[in-house]
Amino acid sequence: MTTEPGVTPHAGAPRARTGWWAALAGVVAAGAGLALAELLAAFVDPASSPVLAGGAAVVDAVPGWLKDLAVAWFGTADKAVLLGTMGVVLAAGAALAGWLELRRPPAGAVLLGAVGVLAAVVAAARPAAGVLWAVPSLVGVGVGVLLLRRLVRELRPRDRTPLVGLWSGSQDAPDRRTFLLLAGLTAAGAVVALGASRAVSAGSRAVDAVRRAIRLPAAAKAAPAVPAGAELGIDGLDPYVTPNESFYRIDTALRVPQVAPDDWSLTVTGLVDEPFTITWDDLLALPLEEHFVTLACVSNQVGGDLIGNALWLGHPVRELLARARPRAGADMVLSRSTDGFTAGTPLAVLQEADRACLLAVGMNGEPLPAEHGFPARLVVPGLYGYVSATKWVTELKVTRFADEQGYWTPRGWSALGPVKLSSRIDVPRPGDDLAAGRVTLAGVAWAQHTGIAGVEVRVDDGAWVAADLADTVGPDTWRQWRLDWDAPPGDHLVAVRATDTDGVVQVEALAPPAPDGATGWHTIELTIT
Ligand SMILES: Nc1nc2c(c(=O)[nH]1)N[C@H]1C(S)=C(S)[C@@H](COP(=O)(O)O)O[C@H]1N2
Ligand SMILES: [Mo]
Repeated sequence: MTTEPGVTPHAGAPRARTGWWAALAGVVAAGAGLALAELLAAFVDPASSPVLAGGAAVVDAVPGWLKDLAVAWFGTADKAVLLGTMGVVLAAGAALAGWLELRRPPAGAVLLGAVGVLAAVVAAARPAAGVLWAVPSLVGVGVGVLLLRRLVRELRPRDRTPLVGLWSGSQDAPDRRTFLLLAGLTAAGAVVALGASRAVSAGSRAVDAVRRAIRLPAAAKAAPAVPAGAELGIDGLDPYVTPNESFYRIDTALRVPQVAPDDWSLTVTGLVDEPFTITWDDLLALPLEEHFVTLACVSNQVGGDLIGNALWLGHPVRELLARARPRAGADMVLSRSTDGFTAGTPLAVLQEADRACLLAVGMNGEPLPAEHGFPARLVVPGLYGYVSATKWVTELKVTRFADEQGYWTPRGWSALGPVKLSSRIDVPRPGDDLAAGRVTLAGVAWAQHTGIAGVEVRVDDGAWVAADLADTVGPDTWRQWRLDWDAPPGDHLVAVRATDTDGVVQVEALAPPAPDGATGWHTIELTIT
């Protein structure tokens, strides 16, 4: 039992219960305020909601090592974990505000108000924000504070004068029924507001319907056919072409940006003689090319799965740049997304005649899925996504590395991000039940734009043995590999390393993803019985 100044001990048990009711009042009032803010945000801009703006600010503020840890622990569930954590913290804070409002008025109202004002400031400071972005948080918290005061008043024995005229205050002794009625009405109002906000944000469903109706033009230059020998078809081995549903997703967007093609345009600007803007229809009228390219995330750990291979359909970025005519001295293209994300890519890489850098609209035969950048994104063979693969891209600014930085560079990641030569063991998985005798080892290896020439496997302290390499369409994609191993009983360490077409052998020294990509030979422990 807690005792507070001014509380008579014999009244302790009921007062303690009143504390819980006050905590409930805090949660209900704050929840109603948040629901109202969500509803207003649906009109202003979905990203102006205190939850999404606050979460986005947390994502931006998180140091690189913590981002790595989150991706390592939760993979692509990291956003759900973040939102869940925020929910728990907010609920606990709201309960505390309710309790404080009962015991130390107006401390609870002040706490709630301060958090709301902070949310408003954070929302208004988002990269894409307008002045209106503060409104949902401010109105939401204002109403939340009034509700909190009104609800908690119902829990007090004295002080029965109405604070606000939302409901006529009862003049009788404290009555839990009035409190429950008001709290119930508030909660019901919150549910209605949330439902309405969902209905308003049905805009995202509208964009999805537009996307489904799109028939992309055929490629003027089709991709080479995938050789039959590119797919080893081994159970547990990542397929040569990654289906869209299982393609890894990495971005800073808590809510997938919903960009309708009719509202989309791409501007090529900066240090160019001929800046210009193209619309969606302009883009589809340009000659499109298809290329298989393996995309990789710089945050991928040794043995990790933040990598996938897809068939991309798009227009060469090189052609767009040629039309804009970059000026002497420019060495970077800063690509910008609707959500404020930017990537800095070397201009020279994007201009290479034999590198398929695409302004992509298609992925594996369909329009880009929303979470992979619909309606348009960049794909650059050989560079990590954070310096090249901008999704929902709307601007290409020709500039200089000395003048501008991509999103991740000031956050501790290298300005340049060439993909590092790497390989992975997919089969068997550590922990699999394996009997002595023939065991098939298999995995993938990648060195985008250089190409894989060989993969070797080593068991314990044995010699490196060359694995069989699957076919590939070219140097821009990963290659599968396999090796049959006559496994003796016991515990064994199996390691893999790749060699690229320049004869370079994969780096053995372990390095973490930051600042420019992990290195080290993927090694797994297998128990053979
Ligand atoms: N708009 C936007 N584009 C982005 C990012 C982002 O955070 N926002 N992340 C980049 C990173 S770090 C990677 S690895 C790739 C991942 O692309 P995918 O999600 O389609 O696999 O997208 C890139 N493009
Ligand atoms: Mo990434």
